[in-house]
Amino acid sequence: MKVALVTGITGQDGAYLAELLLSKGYEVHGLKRRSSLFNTDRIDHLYQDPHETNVRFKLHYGDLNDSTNLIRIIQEVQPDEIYNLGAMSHVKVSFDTPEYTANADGIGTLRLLEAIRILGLEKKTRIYQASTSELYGLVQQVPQSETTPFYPRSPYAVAKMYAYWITVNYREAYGMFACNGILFNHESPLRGETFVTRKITRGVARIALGLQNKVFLGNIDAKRDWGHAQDYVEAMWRILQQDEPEDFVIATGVTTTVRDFVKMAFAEVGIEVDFTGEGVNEKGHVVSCANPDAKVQPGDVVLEIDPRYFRPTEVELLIGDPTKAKTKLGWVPKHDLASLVKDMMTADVELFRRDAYLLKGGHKVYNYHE
Ligand code: NDP
Ligand code: GDR
Repeated sequence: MKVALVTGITGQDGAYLAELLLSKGYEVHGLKRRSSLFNTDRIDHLYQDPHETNVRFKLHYGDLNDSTNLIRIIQEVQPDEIYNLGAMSHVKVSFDTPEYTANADGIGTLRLLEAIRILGLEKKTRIYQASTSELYGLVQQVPQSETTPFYPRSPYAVAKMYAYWITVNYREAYGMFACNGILFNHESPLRGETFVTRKITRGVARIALGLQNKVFLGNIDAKRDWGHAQDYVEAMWRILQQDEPEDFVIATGVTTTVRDFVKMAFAEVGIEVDFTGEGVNEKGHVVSCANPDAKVQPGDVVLEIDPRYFRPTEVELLIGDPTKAKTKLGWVPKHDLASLVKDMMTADVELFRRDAYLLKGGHKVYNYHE
């Protein structure tokens, strides 16, 4: 039985990857941070009581900022594969917490690589590094491929750039099977609530259920190459099954503005939305509404721009070229943007239907959404 260790197992990708690895017969170990509230919502369905026999899913308290902890866990687990998905992954928040981000996202990767080396596991343990299209930052060329130069535009991207190169360096210096997956944005119903797609699908679902009137966003001109997280974790696994360690771009090759994502999300719940005005004065308003639950009518403003969501430096355009992944990994995504939006909208309408019932029954509901 193969043994995998996943950092960031409580996150979006960690949850889908753990599911995939378990389905392939792996024993899966995950690094979980201590928190004052339960933080395992996304993996609760995989939980196995440690008192039972033949447990194939095990969590360990840990943190990428703690070398001794990482060394001990890797020594105990003796993993065949490590997937380093743990990170402070929010680009905007990285401007608020740049030092923490550098430590966890940059040096955290070094700590894992060194742990493998210190334990003499260079020839046994393969490692996947969660690299990102944010490395491309300020547009140098499109579409972006494995050979496009990097120009990071946030403390997050700069930290991830260190992680990218230290992974390449340990591969070249010590012959380790260490690979970067340069993944473009990927989303799902499990996406963190403050990333733009989930913020939109949550807001639109609440508007459709009459729980909210409006959403506030930042730069809706930004263009992203959005895929489905379920497809992207499959690529991560394939990257570590190759004969030789290499880096791969994982993307759909299609780019869309945030504005168009908003329109698609509203269309899923029978509301047609269009935009007028410019810059911070641009507004999204209802053109037609075929949804009896939504308390909106033609002309109502359902989206406004709030500059607080602007970033000091922005990444305006991402579009990836997945040719290498398709050719060498045989990677074929099952979702396109339309099915991604549908999947996310269906899940969020279902989620907030519960709030609507609670409200109807006289209970209080809260919606923290910063
Ligand atoms: P999430 O934000 O959903 O999950 C991040 C995970 O990292 C969580 O489990 C989080 O724990 C954990 N984590 C945060 N800080 C630390 C730390 N100091 N030590 C250990 N674990 C930590 O991210 P995604 O699942 O979306 O992304 C997975 C990885 O892929 C990240 O590294 C991200 O930067 C990268 N990436 C993501 C892309 C995307 O579009 N989703 C695209 C390209 C790269 P907790 O739950 O306790 O907060
Ligand atoms: P990104 O994702 O920064 O690309 O990083 P995010 O969804 O946060 O932003 C995408 C684009 O939307 C614009 N935007 C807003 N973003 C947020 N979060 N909230 C808003 O209100 C809003 N309004 C407009 C942003 O300015 C941006 O242009 C994600 C993360 O998962 C990273 O960890 C990963 O490395 C990259 O994708 C690839």
